[in-house]
Amino acid sequence: PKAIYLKDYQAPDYWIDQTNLTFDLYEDHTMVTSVLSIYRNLDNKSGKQGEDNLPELVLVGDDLELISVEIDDKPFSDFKVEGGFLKILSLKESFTLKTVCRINPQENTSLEGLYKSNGMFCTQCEAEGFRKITYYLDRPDVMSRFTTRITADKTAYPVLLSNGNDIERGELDDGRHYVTWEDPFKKPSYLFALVAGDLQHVEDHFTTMSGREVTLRIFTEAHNIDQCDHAMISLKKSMKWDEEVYGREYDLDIFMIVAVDHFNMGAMENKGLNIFNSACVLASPETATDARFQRVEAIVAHEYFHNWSGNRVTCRDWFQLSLKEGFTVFRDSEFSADMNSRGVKRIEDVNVLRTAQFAEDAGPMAHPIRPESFIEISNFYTVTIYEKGAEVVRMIHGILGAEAFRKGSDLYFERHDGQAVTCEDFVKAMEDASGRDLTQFRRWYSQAGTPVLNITDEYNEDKKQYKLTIEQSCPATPGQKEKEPFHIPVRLGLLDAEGDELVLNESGATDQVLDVKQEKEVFAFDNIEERPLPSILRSFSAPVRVKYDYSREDLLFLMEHDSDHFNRWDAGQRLANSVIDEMVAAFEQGRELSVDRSLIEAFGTVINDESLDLAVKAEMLSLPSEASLAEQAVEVYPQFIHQARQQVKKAIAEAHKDSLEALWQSLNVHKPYRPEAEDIAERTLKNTCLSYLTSIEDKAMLALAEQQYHGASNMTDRFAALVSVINAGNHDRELIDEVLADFLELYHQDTNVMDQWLSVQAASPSLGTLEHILTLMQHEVFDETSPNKLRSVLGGFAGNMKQFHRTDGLGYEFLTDQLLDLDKKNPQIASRLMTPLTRWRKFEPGCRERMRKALERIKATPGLSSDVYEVVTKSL
Ligand code: HT7
Ligand code: ZN
Repeated sequence: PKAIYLKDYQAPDYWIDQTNLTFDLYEDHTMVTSVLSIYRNLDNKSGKQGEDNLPELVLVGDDLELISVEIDDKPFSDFKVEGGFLKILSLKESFTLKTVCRINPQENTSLEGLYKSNGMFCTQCEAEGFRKITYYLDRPDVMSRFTTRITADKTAYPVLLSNGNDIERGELDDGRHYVTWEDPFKKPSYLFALVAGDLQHVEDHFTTMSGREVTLRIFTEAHNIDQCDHAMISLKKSMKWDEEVYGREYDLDIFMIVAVDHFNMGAMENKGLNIFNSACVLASPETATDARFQRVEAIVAHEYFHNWSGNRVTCRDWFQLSLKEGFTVFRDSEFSADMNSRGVKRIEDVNVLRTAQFAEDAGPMAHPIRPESFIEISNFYTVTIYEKGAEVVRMIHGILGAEAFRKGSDLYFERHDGQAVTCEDFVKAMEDASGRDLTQFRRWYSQAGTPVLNITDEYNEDKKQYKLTIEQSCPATPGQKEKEPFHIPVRLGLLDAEGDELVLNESGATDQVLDVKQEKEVFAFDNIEERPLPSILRSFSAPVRVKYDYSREDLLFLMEHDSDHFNRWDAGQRLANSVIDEMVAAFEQGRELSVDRSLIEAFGTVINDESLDLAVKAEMLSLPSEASLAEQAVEVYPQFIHQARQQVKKAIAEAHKDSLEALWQSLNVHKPYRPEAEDIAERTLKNTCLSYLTSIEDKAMLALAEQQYHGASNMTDRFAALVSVINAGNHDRELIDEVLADFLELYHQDTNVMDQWLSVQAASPSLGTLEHILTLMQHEVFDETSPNKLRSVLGGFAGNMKQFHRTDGLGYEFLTDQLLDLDKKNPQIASRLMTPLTRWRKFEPGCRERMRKALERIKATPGLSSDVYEVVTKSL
């Protein structure tokens, strides 16, 4: 496999004006007939010249059986099929190319291109899946008008869908039928979609801001039809929000969503026909937790928002992926903040960023949000492109202000509607609309790594002046040793000894954004009567690490007084982090250390603070996850991290048992389920209390979980109780087995609920042993062709600090065996599940060596996919 480079980008030699496809679907094969109206790109003078002085037309195809080629309706033979390319010589300036290919969707286990999931046909073409369907210019800058005719057996596949509007349908011989779809908008091949199956749908309507009526349909298999309401409500909310906040209106007469069980990612924004992983669209109170309800809302919104940020204005090449993904994640994150609790959403987003993205940015796969090269584009659908990309857009929003940002987005959509463009075009539109200079800011697009801010301060009593010195640096990342300084917006507040906010400038503001641009900068604040305590990087105004020497007293003070909810939460996290870190260091030296009382008391204050918003309280009571503790550690000792965190949790629970129990009782009221922010906050807090209480080895506390499990009227409470029983450990194994069996009995027919049943076991420190993982993989609810099942079991296990990192290395060996097997069937999933091993350099010497060996074994295996090859070679 070879790398391709952004610097080598060239426009194509030909364009495709019109794409007419016919799919004849059969049980053992599919015939794809493609008729393309092609014309020369006269702006492009480069390219290999053929006999008539016209460049060769090079179409790409993968795993296709080419049956015939015609040009302008005549059989044509002056072509070559070489290494995945169909090369056509002796051409005219414009012509019609007809190809017929035979493909085998039923044997397609990669879930790219056309494949079958539970008996239905469906497609996934982003990024480079269309080439598995037919020979094409499968690149996002080639935008074409598509019509698609599908023929299939009418009984097995009564529903035949593609992009755009359904313009013709009818009966054929032998019990077959056909439907023709026409998409009036030009689009790149990655947005093409086809679905054929025995599906039911729910229908609703939306009237757009200009008064057009749009039909909305969600398709699923019949047994899931009662789980579509939440997605439909979310879709209508998204359509309205995009009109109100961005002035963006939907453009076709119909918008369709289809739920499929076998899907490599969450969902796909194909024009007018979104295809969703069923886990990201189906939800009912009985089967879905609050987290799932919120995920469905966010992903429905994300895919819908792509209609403008991605489809109407798309990417010129895949190096620009963050242009659509970063912007769309920013849009969906703001939508979720508006629909639910803004404070909680910010904390959740930052948790993901700090845990997963910071780790990626510090590891062997680190890349800028606009990468300069890649071997396999599927490896670049990363937390960096998505989440860091969204943070970069958020910073632009912060620097410009909401009004100028909206002008910038209007200008961007107006200038580039119907085009395939670059990140530079986006930044330029923002600059032009606002008059702000983003020259230095552009470095966020080209430089990888998480910047570090080293902050010190001094107070001059005589001058009544407070000075903050900020030094920025950024660690080296692959291919980028030295970094230029970033433009970093740092939101700051200063607190006096009473916890009141100080005035920072003449305008009377108590909160100010410092535009940090130099390697070292000093910011002075006058008329400060006493030494203040800084509240730095409020609401996480930039994706950076802040190093400031807060004492534990400072953190306790911020936890209690900071008016910025994010920093109040963050102070608690820093405190817990430092306590756990100290314990890990002691364990490492063979010492025991008891839990610092100040942390226990601080958490007690939070538990008993009746003025705190319940959602914020639940977040403040959540200890940093093991993964985030590992990310922040200099060297990771997995067993000690697990042990220390458990000890801290138990100490807090024992010290505040009565308050936690009282709080749990007060919230354990039965009312009809609503996925609304206030109700979610109550359930989250109640279940946080239960999780603490069951960490105490006390039968009475376990009985509370058992009571909640059986009495629950919704999945959130039932599942939380199940998790609490399991995580309480093996001291009541009988109860664990009983509850797991009951859960299986109740929900075995719901594949998405079973994913959770599998993952909670795989991730459990006590239950998720290697032996148990093997049993789960033999279980009838497991399906080795389902990415969701693989993620639940293998992903759950690889996140299990205690069991995956067992000291004999068998956890790594097992994952390696599974990955090598999976790579032959579904390389995208194999490559993604390898991520935990790629972090080997951060681990203590024993783990490090064993993980490295596992990677060496993968690397030495012949016939690796380009996906796994790229990750393993970059990791070692
Ligand atoms: N734009 C979509 C990306 C996607 C994808 C990429 C690679 C392989 C499979 C995939 N399924 C969906 C999803 C999104 O960001 O909206
Ligand atoms: Zn997206």
